This record gives sequence, C-alpha cells and structure tokens, in this order.
Amino acid sequence: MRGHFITFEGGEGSGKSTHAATLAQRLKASGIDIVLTREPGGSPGAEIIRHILLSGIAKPLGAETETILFAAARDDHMRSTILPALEAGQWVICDRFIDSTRVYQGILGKVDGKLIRGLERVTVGAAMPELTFILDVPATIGLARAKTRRGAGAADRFEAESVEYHEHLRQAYLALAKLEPKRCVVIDGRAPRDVVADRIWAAVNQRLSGAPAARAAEPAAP
Ligand code: T5A
Repeated sequence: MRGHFITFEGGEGSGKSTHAATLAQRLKASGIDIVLTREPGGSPGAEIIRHILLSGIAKPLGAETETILFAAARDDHMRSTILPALEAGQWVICDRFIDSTRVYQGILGKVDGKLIRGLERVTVGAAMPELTFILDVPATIGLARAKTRRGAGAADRFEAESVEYHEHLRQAYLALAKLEPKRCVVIDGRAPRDVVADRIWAAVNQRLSGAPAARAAEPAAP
C-alpha cells in the first residue's frame, strides 16, 4: 500500500518545522510509520545543494539558475528519500516542497511558469502531495520569530529579503491555496502552538484515509 504525502508551506518563521515535527510525533504515537524530511535537502545530495542555495552564492546567477538548483535537489530527494518511503507504505511529511518553488522562484522571482511546471513534471511527476498545510502569519511576526530562533547567526539568502518581499510571499501563498482547495489547507499560524497543532491533526483525520481517527472508527476484523 502506498503511504500518504503531506507538506508544510508558508513564510519564514511561520511554524512549519515546529508543526511538521509535532504532526510526525502524533502520527508515530498512533502507530504510523513516518518519514519526516525537508527541502531544500532531505537526502545527502540535496543537502549539498541546500548549502549552496542558502549561503547565497548562487544568487548572482539569477532566479532561473536557483530554480534549476532547487529542482536538482528535489530530484535527488524524491528518488533517494520520498518515493522509496511512499512505496514502502510509510507516510512522508515534508517541510517545504513544490509550492515554495512556485511562490519564491515563480511569483517573487518572476521565473517563467513553463520552466517551473516542466521541472515539476520531471522531478515530482504523479507523486504530488495529497495534503498541504499553508501556515499563515504576517511577515513581521514570522521574521521576528525566525530572528529570535537563529540568535546571533546571520540571516540566510531568503530571510535577508525585505518585509515587503515577505508580505508579497504571504499573499502569493494565500492565492495559491485558493487555486487548489482540495490539497491546500490554510492554518492561522498566529494561534497558540497547541491550537495550531490540533487544527492540523483534525484536518489530517478528516482528509486522509487510514488516518488514526478513521482507523479507530473501522469495525474490528472478525
Ligand atoms: N526555498 C525553499 C525556495 O526559495 N524554493 C524552494 O523550492 C524551497 C524548497 C529554506 C529557504 O529556502 C527557500 C525558502 C526558505 O527561505 P529554511 O532554513 O529551511 O530555508 O527555513 P524556513 O523553511 O523558512 O524555516 P524557518 O525555520 O525560518 O521557519 P519555520 O520552519 O516556518 O518556523 P519554525 O517552526 O522554525 O518556528 C520559528 C520559531 O517560531 C516559534 C518556534 O518555536 C521557533 O522558535 N513558533 C511559535 N511561536 C509562537 N506561536 C506559535 N504558534 C509558534 N510556532 C512556532
């Protein structure tokens, strides 16, 4: 049986890593076999490309080259981590995925949609996420959280962009969610952590077959 594929998206500091990890723990505690992963990265080859992208050394090459690098990382991640896990019946939770490319490179970076869709077809094909949580927080809140979390460390390539850039990003995610309401669930990331976690848990149980609540409701085998 193929496992389920869930992704977390949103701006910087919106709580993706926190809630991807919380959901993974809750599913594990319910007896579901989970792979928690992230992009860019999630496989040895893709982690090398992550380092190049987030250091900012590829920025002077332009948004198209960055898009191709994100796609190269995704291709390795799909083949090494995501597809084998799904084929083995595990559930995959990924912190950022294709919507990050659509929004950061496509909408903000103005990279041609044809290139983005073509790379998506080659790297992801039919293995699209079934459920995507878009954590929504105003850019000022997200950037402040990201800054507190990183402490004295320097902002990475994308965190270093302006507040206007990040607010535009937020609106782009909300527009994307409207285009794909079956897959995307927008969650208010300003709510307290436990409230956000409970909303995510409820959506997983409502939308995915074989989720813990659905399994509990199934009649016991004779
Ligand atoms: N990128 C990525 C692209 O441009 N294209 C692509 O195709 C892909 C895949 C990745 C960068 O790469 C870009 C986008 C990104 O800029 P990253 O280091 O992986 O960079 O960073 P982010 O994904 O942005 O992750 P962040 O760590 O900045 O943010 P998260 O994961 O959204 O936030 P999280 O969970 O770490 O939380 C931040 C802080 O807020 C607190 C947490 O405890 C933490 O301290 N927090 C809350 N506080 C109050 N209330 C809540 N409800 C809270 N939830 C979390």
